[in-house]
Parts: sequence; structure tokens; C-alpha cells
Amino acid sequence: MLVVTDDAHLTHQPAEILSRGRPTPHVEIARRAEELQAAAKAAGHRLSRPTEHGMDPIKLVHDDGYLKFLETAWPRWQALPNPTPYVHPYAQPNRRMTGLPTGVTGQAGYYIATNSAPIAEGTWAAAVASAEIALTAADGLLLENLDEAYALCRPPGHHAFSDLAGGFCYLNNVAIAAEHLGQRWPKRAILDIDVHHGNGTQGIFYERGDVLFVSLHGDPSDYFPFFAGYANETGAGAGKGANLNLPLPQGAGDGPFQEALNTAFEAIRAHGAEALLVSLGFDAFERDPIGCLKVTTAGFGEAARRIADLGLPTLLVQEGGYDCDNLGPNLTSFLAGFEAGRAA
Ligand code: SP5
Ligand code: ZN
Repeated sequence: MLVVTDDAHLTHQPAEILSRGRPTPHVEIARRAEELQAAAKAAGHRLSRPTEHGMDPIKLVHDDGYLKFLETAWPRWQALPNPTPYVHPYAQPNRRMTGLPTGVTGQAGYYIATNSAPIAEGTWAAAVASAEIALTAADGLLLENLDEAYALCRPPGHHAFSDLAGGFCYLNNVAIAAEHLGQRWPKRAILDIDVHHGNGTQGIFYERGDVLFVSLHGDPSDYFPFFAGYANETGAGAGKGANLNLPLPQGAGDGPFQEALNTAFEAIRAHGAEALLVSLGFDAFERDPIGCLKVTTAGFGEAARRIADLGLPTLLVQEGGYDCDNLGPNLTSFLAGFEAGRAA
């Protein structure tokens, strides 16, 4: 398997987020990528560095004002009196106020949805590098005619909307890659198996009929991202019917997870998908520190085997997964399962 990755993510290492108002050590840390890289290398996969694509493919997904904000927020924040080390939202727009302010304090609330997407000095550089990884892995399918590739992205992307950061995410890597793959495959499906609903990805494609979004995740009625991920969100306009949410009750394990995958596969086939992107989180793992499901290491391998068996050109894009001790084993199991599914 082609694995695209590099160390540019190291410029993004905010030490803490605010969790229910309390400063809390961040779990989306550099060690995650290091564990995944080490496991991919140990399993004999082909590691390769990203190439530059410039801003154009990122602008296909993200709003110009938002990109400008991400790029400039940290220095603007540092110029405020008594600044904190990370940009965090303070006052946020709501259902009754939607104006776009000019100052960085107001813009932080406008462009950042949660207290779990701090912007540090090197966040912009790392987020762009992460998107480049997804684009370069997509190039493996487009230019090298590979059947599959793995984008080892950090920071993750699926909670980022066109003009909104949130939940450890800044640029939506899988959405950017999906647009890139549109050059060759008009009908794409995104299967999101991160434990959190991929609200940003859903939002980006909600009114689009060409990209099906299917997400398995913990029931958002009492779990992040709270305000999306419900079964009644089925798409709108041209996208009506091209969005499928499969929320699972907290504590659900391999059985319900594999069963939900059956439903996901049916939808992907019915959509006539010509290429598949997988938002690959390992935070559905049974011992994930912020997870709510009980998927096992073997369960990730089985999921991968079945995803591979769909027989579609497939781009795997790393999202969450925070049990660092088990990220390596879970990735190894997933990639081995995937290759077994291709061989069968
Ligand atoms: C990509 C991804 O998996 N994003 C997850 C975003 C979850 N945001 C909620 C953060 C709440 C963290 N609470 C930490 C408690 C640690 N004990
Ligand atoms: Zn997640």
C-alpha cells in the first residue's frame, strides 16, 4: 500500500483544549502520527512524501475568508493585549446573529465552532501539509493508477466545514481529496468510520448528488458533535438521498458496527460509486480515551477486508484515534485486512 506522510505536522502541537470549560491536555498529538508511521513502516508499506498542489484544490472546498483567517489568526491574536498561546473562540454567532466581524476576536468565534480546535503558531502550515498528503495520496490513484492509497494525515479534517474549524480539524482533507478525484470519477462515495460524525464533510456535500456521504458514529444525542449526525439528515436539493447517517448506541461493539457497514455498503452500491474515500478513524476502538464504541483491533481488520471487497478504487484518509498505544496495531490490522480483501 502507498502511504503518504511526512513530519510537517510537528508545527501543530497545541498542548491543551478546553473541554467543558476546563483546560485539558490535547489528545490530538504528534505521537499519533509517529505511531501510525512506525506501524506502516514495520508492516513493509511504501512510505512516500507529499508533493505541492498549491491552494487551488483547497479553494475548491474552502471559503476564501476562512482560509485567510486560518493563515493570519495566530499573529493577529498575538498582537492583542495579554494573548493566550492559542486562538480560541470567545463569543460565537448563534441562530439569531450571523454577522461577520473584522477583528480577530470576533472572527475566532465566527470561524471556529468548538473549544477543541486551538490555533497555534504552526497550525496553518500543518493543516495545509495535511491536505497536501491527502491530495498526493489521491494522485496515487489518478496518476499511478493504483487501486488504493493511504493518506496518513494530521491534523484530521472531517469536522471542518467550508468556513468553519472544529473538533481538532481545520481543513477537510477527505473533502479536498474527493474533489480532486472528481477529475476522473464523477460518482464518489465517502465512508466515514471515525467514532464522531463527520459533520464538516456532510455539510460540504449536503446539497450535492455526485458525492454520497455515509457515516457510522456514536449517537450524537449525547456525544460530539451533538448538532449533526442524526438519521433524519438525508441531504437536500440535488443531494437529497445522498447522505446517510448510521448512529450507533454508546457502547456498541463489533456486531452492530459490522451490521451498520452492511447498510453503508448497500448505499454505496446503490449510488453507483466509481471511487471510494474512507474517513478512517480508530477512535471507535474499545479503549479510546474519548471514544464511545467498543470496536476491537480484529474488528478494524474485518471492516477493512469488507471495504476492500467492494472492489472500488479506494483512498484511505486518516481522521481520529487517540489510544496511542493501540494506533499501530489497529492500523496494521486495518491495512492487512484491506490487502486480504483485495487478494480474495
Ligand atoms: C477528528 C476527531 O476525532 N475529532 C474529535 C473531536 C472531539 N472533540 C471533543 C473534545 C472533547 C475532549 N474531551 C477530552 C476529555 C479527556 N478526558
Ligand atoms: Zn473522531
